[in-house]
Amino acid sequence: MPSLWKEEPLKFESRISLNNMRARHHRARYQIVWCILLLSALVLTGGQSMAASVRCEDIADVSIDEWYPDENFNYKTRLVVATNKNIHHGIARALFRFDIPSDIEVAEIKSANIYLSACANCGGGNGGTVGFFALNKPFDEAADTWSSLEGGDWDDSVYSQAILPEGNSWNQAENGEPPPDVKGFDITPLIQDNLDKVRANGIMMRFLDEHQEPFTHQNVASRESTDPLDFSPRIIIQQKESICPAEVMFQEEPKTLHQLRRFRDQVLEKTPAGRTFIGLYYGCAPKISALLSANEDLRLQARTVLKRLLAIILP
Ligand SMILES: [Ca+2]
Repeated sequence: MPSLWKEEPLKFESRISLNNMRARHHRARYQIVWCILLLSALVLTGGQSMAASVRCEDIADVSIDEWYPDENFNYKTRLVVATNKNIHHGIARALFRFDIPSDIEVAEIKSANIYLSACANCGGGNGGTVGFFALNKPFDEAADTWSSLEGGDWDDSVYSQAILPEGNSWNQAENGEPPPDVKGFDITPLIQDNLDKVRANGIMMRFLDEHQEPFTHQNVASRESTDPLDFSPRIIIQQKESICPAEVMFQEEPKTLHQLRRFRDQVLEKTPAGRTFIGLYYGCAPKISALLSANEDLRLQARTVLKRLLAIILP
């Protein structure tokens, strides 16, 4: 019985044509995806740079004193650092731990400062040069003492130093918040070189010379202080500015950058949907920039696609 339907093999040219069609379809889909992603981030961030500052709260702090080796000082509203040639203290060291977000990476960090206030109602001290070190082990502010920590275990490989001022009125708070002219202590080297330990275990502040003469000590407010003239310790990390994808791709083509900004300002900004679009894609820009910076082929391809698209949408 003759077959009612006979499958004809495709001729060579037809197969080529089919393959070309599939390839074109694939390319078109690829281009659409890129157009959406890139154009979005471009027009939204074109010409803008973004820098973020992250405030990391003090989540534990306590000081330890070798003359009171078994006393836990967490009930104090102050943290004391002291040298051992002292009429009131043995060597005293202050420990802090801060809530540093897990998604902050070293490569993104531009600078970091620790902000401390003098303890306004605890008599102050003569201050001096202290170092900030990463701790090798975590601590328990509610239980640890000089003895339990054996004086503390810190990483000497990198530290940041600062001069704690004398007296009890420096960085005096206004209603428990830092004053407008607050001064931070730069701990960028410590944070950049030892971020994991600082995040996991915390920081030790101690006098760099703990045997200096004449003796010295100083107090800073602990997080337990409710004195409105004190504020709680904190770290502020400044992140690097991220270059927007448009600048990555068209840094040598100011005319194209201008076209993109014009589209953003004259088209997208004019409608609620466009503004929503801007909001949605704002966060994508740093990741797209990183991707484009790392891959030259991708950068060239994306540039070509976008220029074609711009030719269509812009008069
Ligand atoms: Ca505490």
